[in-house]
Amino acid sequence: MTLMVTAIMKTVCAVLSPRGLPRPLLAAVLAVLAVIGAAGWVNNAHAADPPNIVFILADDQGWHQAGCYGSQFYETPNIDRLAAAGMRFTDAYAACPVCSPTRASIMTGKYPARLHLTDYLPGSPPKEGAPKPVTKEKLLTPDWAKQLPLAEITIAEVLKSAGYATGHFGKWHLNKDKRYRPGRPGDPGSQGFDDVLTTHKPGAGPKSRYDNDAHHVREITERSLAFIGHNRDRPFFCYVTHNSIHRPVTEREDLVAKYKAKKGADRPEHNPVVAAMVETLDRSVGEILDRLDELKLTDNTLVIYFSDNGCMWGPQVLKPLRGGKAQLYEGGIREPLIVRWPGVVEPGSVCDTPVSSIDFFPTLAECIGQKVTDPDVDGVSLLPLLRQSGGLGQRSLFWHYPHYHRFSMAPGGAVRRGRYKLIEWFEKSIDGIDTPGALELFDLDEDISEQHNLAQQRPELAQALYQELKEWRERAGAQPMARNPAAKR
Ligand SMILES: [Ca+2]
Repeated sequence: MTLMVTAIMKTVCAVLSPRGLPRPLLAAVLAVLAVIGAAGWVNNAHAADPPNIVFILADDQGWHQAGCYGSQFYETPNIDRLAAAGMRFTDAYAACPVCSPTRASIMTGKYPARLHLTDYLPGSPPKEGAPKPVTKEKLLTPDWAKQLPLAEITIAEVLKSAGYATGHFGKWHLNKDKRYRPGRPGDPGSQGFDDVLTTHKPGAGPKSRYDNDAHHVREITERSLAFIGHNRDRPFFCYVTHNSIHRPVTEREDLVAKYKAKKGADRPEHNPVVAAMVETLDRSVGEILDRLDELKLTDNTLVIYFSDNGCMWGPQVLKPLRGGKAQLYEGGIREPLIVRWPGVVEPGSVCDTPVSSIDFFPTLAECIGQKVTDPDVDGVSLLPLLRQSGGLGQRSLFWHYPHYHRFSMAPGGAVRRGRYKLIEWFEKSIDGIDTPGALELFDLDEDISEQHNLAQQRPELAQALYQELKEWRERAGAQPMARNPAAKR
């Protein structure tokens, strides 16, 4: 769909949008949307009692940092409780190993490469504007997008247009800077959210008005609870988007002391301060689940728990996964994902199908009876998995990170097809894919820690996956990296 048509649709949706529409009127609104669907945006797939949606997004939480993902050290009784009542995904991925691109993919269902929003905002050097050659680096970073374009249709806009009350509480990170001002284009209010709190880290802006709330967990939770209560009689989309457990690594001393005293505190994958931060985050999850219970909303509320990228490598080791934030190894992109939807999702179920943050948009659209027909939306609905009624068919997942991040090793791309994953390192592949180390091929079923590069042993498979990755980049319009003429050879 062209951007012009998208922009027109966005305007139509804004005009149609009622605030907090009572449930009985939703059918009429969905009927209007069916007409819009005929214009090519969405189709009314089926009538349904639309669920409330609570989407809890952690910041930088690693795959291993939850009890239900096997940790004996990190205590997450409420996240575990969510998993016990829902479906836990073992192979869920962030579309990017850093914040903003993954958040953009959640909002739009599109790969960051398609949006050209491929790094965190405002990004590693060069920080603003056109690419500036950094002489020591071999490749030039493309001129990537420095905010989520207003023309993009977000899931908040889709839900708002269907009569949902929409609330955003916490970290946005999709505008050119973090200086939120109500009404500013590019902030949540211009992307489909009615009730907005934006927060960011201590030192980067105003501190929380709550004591001992460096990561704004209390503030984000209070606003989320108020929003849920206020909209209890109408469908709502509550986007709870935490700053935790992103740096700074700091938490209340008494809580840290508890984990310092815990068995295993000296192991590299166990960080007592981070564990305390995880506990605070988990308590927030518990408060939200409790409130849904108290208001008798649990049975008609879809709850998603996810993290935007892996945790920072260094203070934390993501054993058994390799690497961490800003890296294309599993530690940077494989995330905890839990979906609870009573009556639809079998309690305590586990799914090992690879899924991605691009899939939330079409999933939530289908949950309210709409099917995405925009060919630029890359994700697919996860409802067949959630209902255990079928699979997703043959598909591969892709990553494109044409950036030098100060935590990462080098820019690259990746593809996962079935059990296999190929990583292409651009600094080497620009000299030819036969360059030693240009391609790394892993069998994740046998080698989740990505220790055994099979590219030499399985050249045909490596070549096939490389070809698939290359063709996807062309289809998605991914921005390539060029050789830096000023770099030292
Ligand atoms: Ca993050």
